[in-house]
Amino acid sequence: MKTVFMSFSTDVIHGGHIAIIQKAAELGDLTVGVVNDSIVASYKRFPLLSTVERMKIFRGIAGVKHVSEQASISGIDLIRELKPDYVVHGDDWLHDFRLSGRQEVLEFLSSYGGQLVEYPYSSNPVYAEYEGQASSRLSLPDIRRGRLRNLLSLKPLVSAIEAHSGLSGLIAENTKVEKDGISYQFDAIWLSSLCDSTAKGKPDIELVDFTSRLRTLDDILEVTTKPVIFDADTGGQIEHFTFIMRTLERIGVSAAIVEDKVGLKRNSLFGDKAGQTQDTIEHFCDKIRTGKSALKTKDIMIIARIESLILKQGMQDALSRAFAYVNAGADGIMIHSKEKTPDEIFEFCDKFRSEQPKVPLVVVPSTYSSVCQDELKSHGVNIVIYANQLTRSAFKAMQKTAETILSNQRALEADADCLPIKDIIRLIPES
Ligand code: SPV
Ligand code: MG
Repeated sequence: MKTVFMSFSTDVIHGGHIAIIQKAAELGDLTVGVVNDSIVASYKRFPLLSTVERMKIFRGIAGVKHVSEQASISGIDLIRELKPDYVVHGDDWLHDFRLSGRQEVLEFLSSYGGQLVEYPYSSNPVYAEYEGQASSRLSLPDIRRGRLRNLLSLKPLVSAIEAHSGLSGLIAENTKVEKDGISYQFDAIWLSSLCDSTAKGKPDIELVDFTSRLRTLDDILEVTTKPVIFDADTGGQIEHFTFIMRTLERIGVSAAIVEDKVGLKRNSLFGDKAGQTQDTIEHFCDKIRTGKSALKTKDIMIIARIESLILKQGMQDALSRAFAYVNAGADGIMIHSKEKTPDEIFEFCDKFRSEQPKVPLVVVPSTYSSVCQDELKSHGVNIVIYANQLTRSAFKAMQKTAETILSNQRALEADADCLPIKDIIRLIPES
């Protein structure tokens, strides 16, 4: 009996999949590789069903003899192990970043005389509709809320980019880069107080009130499915923080980051010159405890943000606060710095990790932007937030366009920097 291998990353199984499984099973004993959640989430939407659930479903399909968990996009890990006579695949991987994975499979097959069988990928619009329906479920509050925790359990490092409007939310949701056989996308969205305030022409001093922040949040939630991390500034009075957390939880936010400052909050990137006051450890722990006790689910996280390095209070102060905040129930720690190099961040992370191996660590490399994700990962960082880059780049581009129009007294010269009119009117689908 010949052996056959196919892999699946889908959680929406339809007639097209069954048809190809039947064809594959005619070639011999069929093993299905089920791409695990962590790999699927790296290049597609987040799976609605876990790896284990998807494996159970494939085990129940007629013609499938064996099911294995797959830890690569192409299936090369299982193909190397099984050395099947045939690998069956849809021909869609010929036209995207998976082409190099296909090449790797072909080379390995030729080393022992295995064969690749490709069937035309089904473009049935009904199947595309099923996928659209599944995808839109990801935006529902109960389904979205726990996804940050979920991602943290699947990946060592989660990346988030800021959004401050529906449009920037769409960029955070949809931007993908395919390079060297890998597809990259952001995992989460950061609702920055700096960028939300800037978009409204206001300073970042908690002047844009929670009701207005919620308006922005809702615009973003409406057009995205990725988990949202909300910048809750100081969280306000403890009594107010309770309500803020309940509202964020109800609408599907995955985490709130609350900073240990009191009084008039200024943006951290002003450093210690702006006359900002750090909260006492006792009072801030009380805020964390009260916020946590207001929550109804275990999905949403309260992440404590430490301003000691910004306010030049020293490493020991930052660490003592971190351990105290974790003991008070914080689900994660964000350590902030406005140094040009990541040295103090690395020192903090290494020291924190030696006592707290699991508690998620968050960093915001705005001033020390040369640091790479892999370096952060090696120091135990779990979430990296690109906190303001979309706002900064959009502002620069808009300013340039305004100046170009003024200096030419017409719009023609600005056209080269603008999205074509035909594209802008189709950018957002009407339904
Ligand atoms: C924000 O993006 O609003 C932040 C990060 O709080 S920072 O601006 O660096 O303080
Ligand atoms: Mg902020």
